[in-house]
Amino acid sequence: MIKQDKAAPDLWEGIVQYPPEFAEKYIAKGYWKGQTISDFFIECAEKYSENIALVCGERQFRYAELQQHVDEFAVYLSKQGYQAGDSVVIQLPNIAEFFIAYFGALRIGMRPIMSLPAHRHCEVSHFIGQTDAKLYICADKFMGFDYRKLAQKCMSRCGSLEQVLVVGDAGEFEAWPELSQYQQQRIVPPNLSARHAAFFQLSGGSTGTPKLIPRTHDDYLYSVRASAGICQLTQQTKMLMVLPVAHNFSMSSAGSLGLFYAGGMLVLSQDPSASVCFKLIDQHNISHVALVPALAASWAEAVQKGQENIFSRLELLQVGGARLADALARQLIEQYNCRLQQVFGMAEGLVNYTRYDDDIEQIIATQGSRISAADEIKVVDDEDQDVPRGEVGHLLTRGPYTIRGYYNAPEHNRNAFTVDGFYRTGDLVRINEAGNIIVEGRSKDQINRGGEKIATEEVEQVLNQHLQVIQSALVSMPDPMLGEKSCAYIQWRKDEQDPSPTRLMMQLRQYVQQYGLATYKVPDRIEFVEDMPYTALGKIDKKALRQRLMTEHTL
Ligand code: AMP
Ligand code: DBH
Repeated sequence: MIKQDKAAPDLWEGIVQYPPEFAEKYIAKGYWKGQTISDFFIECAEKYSENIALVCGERQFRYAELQQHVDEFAVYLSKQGYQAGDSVVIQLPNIAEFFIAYFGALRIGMRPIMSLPAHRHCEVSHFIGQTDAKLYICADKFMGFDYRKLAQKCMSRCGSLEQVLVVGDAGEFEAWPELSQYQQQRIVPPNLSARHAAFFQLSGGSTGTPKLIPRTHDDYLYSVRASAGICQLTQQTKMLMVLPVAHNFSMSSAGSLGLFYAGGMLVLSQDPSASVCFKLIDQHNISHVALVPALAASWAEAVQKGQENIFSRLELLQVGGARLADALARQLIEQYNCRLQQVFGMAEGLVNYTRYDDDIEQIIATQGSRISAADEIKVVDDEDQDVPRGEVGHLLTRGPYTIRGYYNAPEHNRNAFTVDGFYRTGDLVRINEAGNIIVEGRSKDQINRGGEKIATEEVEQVLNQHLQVIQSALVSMPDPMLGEKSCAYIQWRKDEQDPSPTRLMMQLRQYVQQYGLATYKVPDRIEFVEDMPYTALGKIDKKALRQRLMTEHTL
C-alpha cells in the first residue's frame, strides 16, 4: 500500500495547462483519449503478451514479462513510500531497466525526468532541484564514467533527494531490487487524469539552465499513436535502438512507445558504432533504425569502406535531430538503396516526417510535414507577421501535443511562447510548394552538435566564473561529421604564470568538465582574443566571431 503520511503533491503546480476550448477540441477530434501512459502499456502488454517486446544483450522479455516486472517495480516503489506526483530522475543507458523504471514509476503516478547518459552533476542536480525529486536512478558505470560519484555530489547538494538506486554495483547506495520478491503483490493504482503531466522531457534550450518539458499522457500518446501509423509499424517491426532511449526522438517518433503500440520488438544497443550495430541488425533481422545525421554519415562511411550495405535491408531508416545534408540523403537513397525518412521534431512537441509516398526529391531535400492537421504552423518575421509562402521565417507552432509552457518557468515562458500560446521554436524554416518544411537555420543561440543541443549561455556562464576569464562567447563551427562543433572565444586576463596557449586551452576545457557540465558541452576549441567584436547594440557579435573562425582557420 502507498503510505499516506505525506501531503500529496499538487499535480498542477508549475504547469501551464491547455486552454479548455483547445482541450475540448482535441478530445472531440479523438486525439486525446483519456488514457494514461501506464494503462497504454498495460493494454499493449495484454494485446501482444506473447510477442517479444525487448532484447537487451542476452536478455529477452515478452510483453507479459516486461509488464510483470513493471508491476513488481511499482510495488517496490510504493513500499519505499513514494506516491503520485513525486519526481524521479532516471539516467540510464540503453538497458531494459530503463523501461521497467519508467513504466514502474508511471504506474504509481511518479513523474520521471528523462536525463541522458551524457549529463553530469550540473544538469542532474538541476533536474532534482527543479522538481524536488526524491529518487535518482542510475547505472554504476557507463562509457568509463562512474555515476555513483555524480550521485554523491547530488546527495550533498540536493535537499529533496532521499534515495539513489543503482543498476549494477551499488557501492554505498541501494542496489536495483530483486523484483521477483514482489511477484504476488499489487499496488492500488492512483487515480490520475490523462491531462496531468506524466513525465518531463528535456529541452536543449537556449538560456542558462535546461528547461523541463511537462508532457501529459494525452498529448504524448497522441503523438505516439499517430507516429506509429505514419511509420507503419506493425507486430513484425524489429527496431534497433541506437540513440539514447530517453530522448524524445527515441521514445515517441515513433520510437519505443510507438513500437510497443504496434506490438513489435525492440533491440537495445549501448554502442552506436557501425561495427556493433551492423551485427545486431544482421542477428535480429532489424527492420527499423533511427539515427542522427552524424551517425548516418559514419555508418555510410563504414559501408563505403566495404562493410555490408545494411541500409538496403532496412524497411525504414529515420534520420533527425539535426539537419541532414542533401548530399548524404541522396547517397543513402540512390547509392545504398535506403528507404529514408527525415524527422524534424522537438521535445516540446511538434514532429514532422517525410512520408513513404513523398517524391524522392522531397525526401532528400526537406524535413517533411507535420503529424497532425491540428498542428498549427506559422512562419513569421521578426515582428511576428506572416512571411509570404515559400520565404524563410521563424517557425511558431501550437497543437494537440505541443506544450503551452515549460515547467515552473513563467518568465522564460513569456519569451518562449506568444500570448496566444504558440511555441517559438527558434528554428528558421520555409515551406515549399509541396507543403513540406525545410529547416534553413535557427535564431536561437544554440549549437546543434550532432543532434545534441548546447545552450551557449549555459557554457558561457560557466566559463565566465573562471577568475581569468573577462568574458566569453560560444559559437558554432562547421564540422564534417557532427555538422557543428563549439568554439569558445575567450577574453583572457593574462598572468605571468600562464602556461602555453595549448595547455591553457586544455586546462579550460578541463575546468568546464570538472564544473560538471555534460560532456558534449565542453568546448571543442578555444580561441583567446584581446577584445570581442560588438554589435551596434553593444552585444557580443557572434556572427562576426563565426566569420572570423571561417576566415582565419581552414576548418
Ligand atoms: P529540442 O528542443 O532540444 O528537443 O531540440 C529540437 C531542435 O532540434 C529543433 O528545434 C531543431 O532546431 C533541431 N532539429 C531536430 N530535428 C531536426 C532536423 N531534422 N533538421 C534540422 N534541425 C532539427
Ligand atoms: O531533436 C529533437 O529533439 C527531435 C528530433 C526528432 C525530437 O524531439 C523528435 C524527433 O521527437
